[in-house]
Amino acid sequence: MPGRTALPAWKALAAHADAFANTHLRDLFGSDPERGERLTVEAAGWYFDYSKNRVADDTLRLLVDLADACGLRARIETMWRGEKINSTEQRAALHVALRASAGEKFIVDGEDVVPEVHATLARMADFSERVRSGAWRGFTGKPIRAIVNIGIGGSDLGPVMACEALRHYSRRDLVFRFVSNVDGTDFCEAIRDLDPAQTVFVVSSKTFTTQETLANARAARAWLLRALGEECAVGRHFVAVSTNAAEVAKFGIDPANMFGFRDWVGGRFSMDSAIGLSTMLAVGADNFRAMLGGFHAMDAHFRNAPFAHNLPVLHALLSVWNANFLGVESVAILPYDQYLKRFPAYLQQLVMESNGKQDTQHGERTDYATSPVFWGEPGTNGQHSFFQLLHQGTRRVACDFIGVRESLNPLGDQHELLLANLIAQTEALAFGKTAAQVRAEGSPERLVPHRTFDGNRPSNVLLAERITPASLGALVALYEHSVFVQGVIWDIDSFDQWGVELGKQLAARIVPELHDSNAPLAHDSSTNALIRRLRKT
Ligand code: G6Q
Repeated sequence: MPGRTALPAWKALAAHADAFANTHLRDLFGSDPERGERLTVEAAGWYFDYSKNRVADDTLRLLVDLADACGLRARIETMWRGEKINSTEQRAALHVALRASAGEKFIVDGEDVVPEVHATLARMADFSERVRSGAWRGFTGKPIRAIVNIGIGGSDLGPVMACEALRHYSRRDLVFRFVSNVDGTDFCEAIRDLDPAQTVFVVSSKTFTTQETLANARAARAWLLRALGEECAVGRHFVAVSTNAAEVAKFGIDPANMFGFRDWVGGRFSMDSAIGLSTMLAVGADNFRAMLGGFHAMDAHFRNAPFAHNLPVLHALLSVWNANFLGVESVAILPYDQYLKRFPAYLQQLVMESNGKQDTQHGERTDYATSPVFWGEPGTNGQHSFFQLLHQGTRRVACDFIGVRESLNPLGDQHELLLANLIAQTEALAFGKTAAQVRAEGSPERLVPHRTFDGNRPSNVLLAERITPASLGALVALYEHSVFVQGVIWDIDSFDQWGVELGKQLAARIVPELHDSNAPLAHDSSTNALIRRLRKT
């Protein structure tokens, strides 16, 4: 297959972008009164309005042509068949099997993995129920009051985000804490007010070799043993979520208290696997299963809907259009819902660790841009912070606005205020305000440029009825699939993460050099000087 930029579909989009350069969203809406209702799609409880993107019907047709030319349909089926689409690590990427219903079949290396997924879910549900009901007792016989998840990256960001998003559905009499950073402050602050006799640690690590997680898990064990005295207390206060039973046992956690998953679950795609144990402890097994139902509904839509009406596919193709043809370099994720406050952080990893790559899966350097930078904050807070740049900055930023019609905490008319702001921001970004409008408002002439808004800045709107376990699951699945589709278009392996390795290797070399003041240093002069400055003695 020729390189992406040599594909006729890519070239057609490039030519179309040139011809389209001076078209403003004002013109597109002016010439099509139905546009705001036409360029929308609904799936799995989410309404997607993409009309405020700089696209015409031709653009969408050409983008779907590009998806076809890149073999997207076949790639989706390859994923569903459990083939090793993570080519550099020779692994399947089969997170869709984690939310399969009992009768479905997903085959990896000749084995149907669905029964094991359901068996693990049943064990998780049993454990969660015992902790939540008070039947699971700590070493001294007291019920558990605090759950501390220890994990990092994919073994932290999903559970943190989900526990926050579903706080409304969680057990308020249990305390949930998340420790990820190797900075001892993270652990010390997390356990400061906890009673070891009433605390359970969930050590979440796919490999069970991750430096930060093991350091924090050792700190947790020492803290527990200082209070409870006996090694055998560990069994009542530690459970593990991992693929590595041998390392779990070596750490001293009874494999009977380990919840497993397989190597075809990537870290950043794992919040609905056993890595979701802390989420299940917070919201209960029924809510967790409802969340899986939301994932599954979006999966079914993604697999079956034609690309022109497929929410994750359209979302991905618009991102490609913005990034590769309109020069958009970053995407702001703007949840207008406080429960989704950790969603931007979660997406940063999902998107940038997946698609922040410069080589194709065949090892050739791309001659096109890949993932934009993702970042964000909840609205309306962001409006009083970085929205200035979104409206009048020289850099082009695309925005995803996420909102819900019904608040879980209605407070006077505050939800209407929130929603009015969401809608107003998309309107302002798209249509701006002309100099003529500013003058007509009586502005002094010297301020006219400052009060003018060019508009024509792209945004998506995603709306659901309310935050529920199912709507959260569907939202996450939407972004998971969008990430995959973008990776297919860019011909990259979205499921590996080689770019995180070099720093880890160098840190392993520097640790002993920090400990031993006499160790000779053979780095560059900056690195040597930093090590000397930060040595203990
Ligand atoms: C995610 C990455 C990475 C991983 C962490 C934790 O896709 O692989 O963020 O999740 O490095 O790894 P462990 O779960 O193995 O501790």
